[in-house]
Amino acid sequence: MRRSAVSERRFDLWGVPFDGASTLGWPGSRYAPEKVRAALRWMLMRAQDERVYSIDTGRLHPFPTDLLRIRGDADVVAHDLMASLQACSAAVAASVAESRVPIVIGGDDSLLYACVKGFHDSHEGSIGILHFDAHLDLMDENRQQGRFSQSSGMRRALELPRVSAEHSIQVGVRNFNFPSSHEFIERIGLAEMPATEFHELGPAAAADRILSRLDGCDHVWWAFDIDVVDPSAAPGAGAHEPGGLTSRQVLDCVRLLAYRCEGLSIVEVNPLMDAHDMTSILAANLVFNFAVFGQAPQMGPL
Ligand SMILES: [Mn+2]
Repeated sequence: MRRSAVSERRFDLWGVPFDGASTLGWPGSRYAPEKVRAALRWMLMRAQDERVYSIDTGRLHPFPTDLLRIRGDADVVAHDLMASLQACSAAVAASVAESRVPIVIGGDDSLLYACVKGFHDSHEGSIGILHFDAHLDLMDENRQQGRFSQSSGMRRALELPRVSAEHSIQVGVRNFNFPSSHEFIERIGLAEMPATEFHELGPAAAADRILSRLDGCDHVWWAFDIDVVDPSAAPGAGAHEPGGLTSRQVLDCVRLLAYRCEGLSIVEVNPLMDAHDMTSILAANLVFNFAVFGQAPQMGPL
């Protein structure tokens, strides 16, 4: 196949500085887009002659000048939850309309639904959700949080008509949650890969199981809550759940899974809770890896 005929993807990075739905967790993720972009600028310096050297793979990888376009912030309306979700969906849709892969830095986890909604409405066919999170986000609604919150994003996304529960999986979830969420998971046929199982499998075998789950669906959105990472490696989050994944494990997952995903959101990065920007720096690394290793999907996992 001629190189020009090979599908090569280009990426857009959007910030969505909105944390108005942080009704339970610590607010502050509105400050993440600026911090993550600052951390990313350090990494972008390392591209030379449209290539970058991956020490992890031991190879040079293409890094064309337009590989990762920094788009700025979506048009959030701080006092208006639904308008802000709509602005996030519109940002995702704008990138898909230009045949670019959207990457979103939130913002709180209510944006899970907004991202998948924009993605769903921009694509035909079935949509799978690869959901990395400490939490299930399957709350239906309640008086405190309403219907669209940082606890209900996955529930709302699964209600979209072409989102396929049988091609979706929650990875890194852990500890305790509501019995009603267990019943919902059983009823809808959602798959779980708890952090305990991930640690037993390791990243390579975990990625294999994840890919087999996604097999057969037309498009995949990767919804990544930074709290999937252990608080020791990502203290700047909206909530802390001990026993999470390591930064190495999630970086390996990005290298192994990026080619299968056509969008990525990273939410709940919280600079107000962070230590020396380490969580923002991790998020920037996830974005950079996603663009480098997701740019040539026909090559498969690297
Ligand atoms: Mn979470």
